[in-house]
Formats: sequence, structure tokens, C-alpha cells
Amino acid sequence: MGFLENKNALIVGVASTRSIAWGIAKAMQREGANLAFTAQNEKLTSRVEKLASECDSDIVLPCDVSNDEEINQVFEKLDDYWDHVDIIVHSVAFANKEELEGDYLDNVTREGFKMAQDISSYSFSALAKAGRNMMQGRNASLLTLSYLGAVRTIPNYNVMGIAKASLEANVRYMAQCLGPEGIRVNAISAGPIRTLAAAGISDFREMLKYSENASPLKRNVTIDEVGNVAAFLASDLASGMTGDVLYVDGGYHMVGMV
Ligand code: NAD
Ligand code: 0WE
Repeated sequence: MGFLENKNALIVGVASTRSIAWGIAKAMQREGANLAFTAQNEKLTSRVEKLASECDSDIVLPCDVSNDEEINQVFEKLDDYWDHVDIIVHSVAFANKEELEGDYLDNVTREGFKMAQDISSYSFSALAKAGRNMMQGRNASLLTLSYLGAVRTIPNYNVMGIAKASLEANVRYMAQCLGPEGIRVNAISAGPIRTLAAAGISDFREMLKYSENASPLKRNVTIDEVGNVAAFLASDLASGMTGDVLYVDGGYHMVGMV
């Protein structure tokens, strides 16, 4: 018997088989969870439906996280399938591509800054707000994905680094707010992984090489390794943990020099 048996998990952020959210979905399904997915837009829906069916799920709901209406509808529709939600996985980030390169101050804009905060940080609060009723009395768990650029400067990560810092603070405020309801909130800070969100980032290949060499494990991490930690964090095995950021990066974050 898996450690997520009879848990209902909503997964937000699957776009392909390379998505971190897909690694998380597979691990959670393996441990016995029932899954539901959202798809950002119509273009992604059929792909996500195919992936959902691989996890024995036929629940795929539209959700652009910049739209409050769509976020509320996710839980209204989910209510037709489930009478409660135990787990919400938020694996979503966005900044304008032109702001993820070069000189931070030259390239950042008021609109781009707002956009990065909205999609990459506020949307986690928005999902928790909308899903709060369905998570009552369940020892529910919320999980999001961060990156080291939240707490250290990383070349080109720029406006996303500030959005991830906001996301990690959001984890703490949400954990404080929801703790009395037995709801836990944590983040995984993953090492670099080649996904759609990494495609088109200039020098990503060099970054992967660099972190491979500098990490104690001498390799990069996989979506399955992130998925296993996510499944653990969302389970009752982690019942004493909330408001935290766990690194799944082969130890890269704690190295001072190689
Ligand atoms: P991905 O492209 O597979 O996933 C990103 C997801 O965000 C996609 O499913 C996309 O549809 C969704 N998304 C973007 N804007 C959205 C919107 N407005 N509404 C709804 N969904 C939206 O890439 P990924 O690398 O799996 O990214 C998932 C998370 O992991 C992100 O938060 C990212 O910052 C984080 N992360 C990635 C890495 C990495 O190196 N790939 C490392 C650490 C953390
Ligand atoms: O969080 C991320 C990337 C998130 C992301 C990616 C894109 C690419 C396409 C957000 N918005 C967009 N917008 C697009 O138009 N990561 C942790 C992966 C990543 O991205 C970097 C990195 C790493 C690592 C960008 C610069 C430097 C390092």
C-alpha cells in the first residue's frame, strides 16, 4: 500500500512529459493518490488529457492562473468528482523572455515585474484561497516549486529570482495562515532540469554542466527525484513539516567552493 492511498491531488503545471509536475504526478499516483490536472489553455488540453489517462485520471480542467474566474471554476468542477482535496501542487512560473536575460535593471519593466509576481507567486495564494473549503479537516498539503535564484543571484534569472523570493515568503505566510486548519504549505527548490520552461533560456546547457560539476553528487537531478520528495512532503509522513523550502539539487545549494 502506498503512502498517499485515498488522497486526492490536484496537479497544476503539467505541459509535457518533461514537466516537473509530471514527475510529481507519476510519483503521487504510484503511492496511491487519485489525480486531477489543470491545463493552461486549449492548446495543451489534449496533451494533458493523454498524460492524465496514463495516471488513471479523466479529470482535466482548464485553468490559466492569471484568471480568478478560471481558478474558482476549477474547484466548482472538482466538486462534481471529489468531496474534498488533500493535495494541491503548484508548478507554474512565467516571466517575459526578454526579462530573463542580460542586465537586470536595463531589462526589467513595471509590467514584466507585475506579470512575474502574478503568475509565479500570487497564483499559489489564489489556488489556496479558492481550494480552502475543499481542504478542511483533511490534513491537507500544498506544494510549490522554487529555485535557488530566490536566495542567491543567478545570471539572467533576474526578475524571476525576485518572484521566487516572493513565492518562498508566500509559503511562510500561507503556512502560518493555514496551520490552524491542519493545512501544511511547503516548497521544493529544484536544481536545473531541461523542461519547456528551460527551453530557449540562453546557455542552459552550460548551466547544467556547471551545476553537474559543482554539486556534491556530480550530476543533475531528475523530475522523478523531485517527484519522490514531493510525494513524501504531501503525505502524512511529513505531518510535522510546514513553511519550509527543501532543496532537491544534489546538494548544490550548500557548496561554498569547488
Ligand atoms: P514546464 O514548462 O514544464 O512547466 C511550467 C508550467 O507553467 C507549464 O505547465 C505551463 O502551462 C504553466 N504556466 C505558465 N503560465 C501559466 C498560466 N498563466 N496559467 C497556468 N499555467 C501556466 O517547466 P518546469 O520546469 O516543469 O516548471 C515548473 C516549475 O518548476 C516552475 O515554477 C519553475 O519555476 C520551477 N523550477 C524549474 C526548474 C528547472 O530548471 N526546470 C528548476 C527549479 C524550479
Ligand atoms: O524557473 C525557471 C524558469 C521559469 C520560466 C521560464 C520561461 C521561459 C519561456 C519563466 N518564464 C519563462 N518565460 C518564457 O517566455 N527555472 C528555474 C529554469 C531556469 O530559467 C532560467 C534559469 C533557470 C535554471 C533563466 C535564466 C537563468 C537560469
